[in-house]
Amino acid sequence: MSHEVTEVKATAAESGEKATERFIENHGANLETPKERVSQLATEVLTAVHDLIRRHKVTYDEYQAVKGWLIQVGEDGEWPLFMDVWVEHVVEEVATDHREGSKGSIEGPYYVPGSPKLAAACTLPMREDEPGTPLLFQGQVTDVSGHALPGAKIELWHADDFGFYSQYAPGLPEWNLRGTIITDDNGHFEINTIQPAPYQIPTDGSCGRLIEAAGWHAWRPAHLHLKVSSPGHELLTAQLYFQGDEHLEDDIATAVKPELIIAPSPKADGTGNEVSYNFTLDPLGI
Ligand code: MBD
Ligand code: FE
Repeated sequence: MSHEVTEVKATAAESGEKATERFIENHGANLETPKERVSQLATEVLTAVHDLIRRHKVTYDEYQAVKGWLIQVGEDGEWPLFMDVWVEHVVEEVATDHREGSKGSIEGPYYVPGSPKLAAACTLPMREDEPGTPLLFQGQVTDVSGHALPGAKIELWHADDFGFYSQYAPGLPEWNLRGTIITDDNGHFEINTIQPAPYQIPTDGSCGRLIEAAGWHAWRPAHLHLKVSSPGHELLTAQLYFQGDEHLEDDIATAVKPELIIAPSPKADGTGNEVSYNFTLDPLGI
């Protein structure tokens, strides 16, 4: 019995369509942005494109090829993927540059709100014979003065041992490897999960076509996604990566920071790996 049989790789169009639907559900209300700002930003984007066309003498064939590609990105539902892989990291950088607490990283396209609530010491929802190296992930959530934050919420989601995310690849239980953990009276958590595999973004859609046409690769290093929150504190959206991963230096999404690399070590009882990592949350709005 192999999971490779039931766990078919999602097509770009399948996972793209889900990511697009989910995005519209979560961010349906459009932001009211002042006209002056819309005009300034839109003008600067367009001017940058015009300048590039002049500098590189972009041809009509190239213009039509890009136009066709942009149309196809939408048809594949790959705008969430495109934006989060190639743009979000700079938005995250700007949004968090004042922080004193833990470093964060991009959310990416595969977050799902409302995952099952779990106690501080828990096992993430997973299949009975979930493949992969078991990982005990423990630590504490504190504020920037080092005070424990009991009852803090840690939303954790990650890919399985084949690099697939539940709700975006067929054949996986709805909440597989997704959970919302509440820290104990000392702000501690102790989560049993498995180590995810490196993740290759879909290669059969428009983003894949760009990657191939440009001679890039489609890999992200293996990663855990987290949202850590506590009333009165800034939401921390982060990812954790694994020391030794071959894609730490060339993440297609440019979302690795040295502070986010963990180095699990084998547990004494031989049942997998363990690692400690603490989160420090900035106070809200100063
Ligand atoms: C991912 O799993 C991810 O985290 C990002 C940022 C983009 C594509 C897939
Ligand atoms: Fe991811």
